[in-house]
Amino acid sequence: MSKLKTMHTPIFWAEGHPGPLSRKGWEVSVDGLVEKPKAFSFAELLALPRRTADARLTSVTRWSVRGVWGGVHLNDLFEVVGLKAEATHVNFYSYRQIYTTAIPLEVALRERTLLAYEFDGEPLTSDYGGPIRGFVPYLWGYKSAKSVVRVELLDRSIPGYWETRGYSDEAQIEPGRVHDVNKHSWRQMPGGEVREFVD
Ligand SMILES: Nc1nc2c(c(=O)[nH]1)N[C@H]1C(S)=C(S)[C@@H](COP(=O)(O)O)O[C@H]1N2
Ligand SMILES: [Mo]
Repeated sequence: MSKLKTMHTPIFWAEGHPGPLSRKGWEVSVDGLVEKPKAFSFAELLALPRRTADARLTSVTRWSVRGVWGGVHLNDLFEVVGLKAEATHVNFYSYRQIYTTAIPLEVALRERTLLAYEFDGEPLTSDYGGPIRGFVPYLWGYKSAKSVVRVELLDRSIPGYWETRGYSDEAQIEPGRVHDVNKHSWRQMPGGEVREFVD
């Protein structure tokens, strides 16, 4: 069983669980305001530098899980396709393209934002957004789109699945009590990216 599952990390698929998804044949298209749109195969993604972020996924529904997420930095994809000067936002599309969510380019380029394919060294299962997902520890978890198939560069934000249903586009993490999935206990967490780790 995966570590995320062993810890009983919640599994959110608002659009319905996609069933098993595999790295084989998986592609992530990077398009929109780019010079040379490209569909990256999983092998091409694995060939890019592997980046890690020891960080938390924190849900607006008040739980937070910490681990070492592994994957690729979006800038390594953007260097291949070349961003147009007008690009200001990055829109992520999940498998079947029902779930989307957009973040500012500036947040996409931050150190701990990843397209993640691992958690604590294990490949992400489809339950948790495998084969590859957005991971944006700076904002509420709904900005971390699971099972990403498309990354679109835009010159504005557009409301995604939860944003059209009332969640804020800014998605700033607010202070408050949060269930710490790692510790199986409730903790007070500060606002902004949750950098308070526990043993
Ligand atoms: N495709 C898709 N991505 C999604 C969601 C979803 O329902 N569908 N839920 C989001 C929300 S609200 C959170 S908190 C995290 C939860 O990630 P997990 O299900 O892997 O724990 O995924 C985000 N990405
Ligand atoms: Mo969430």
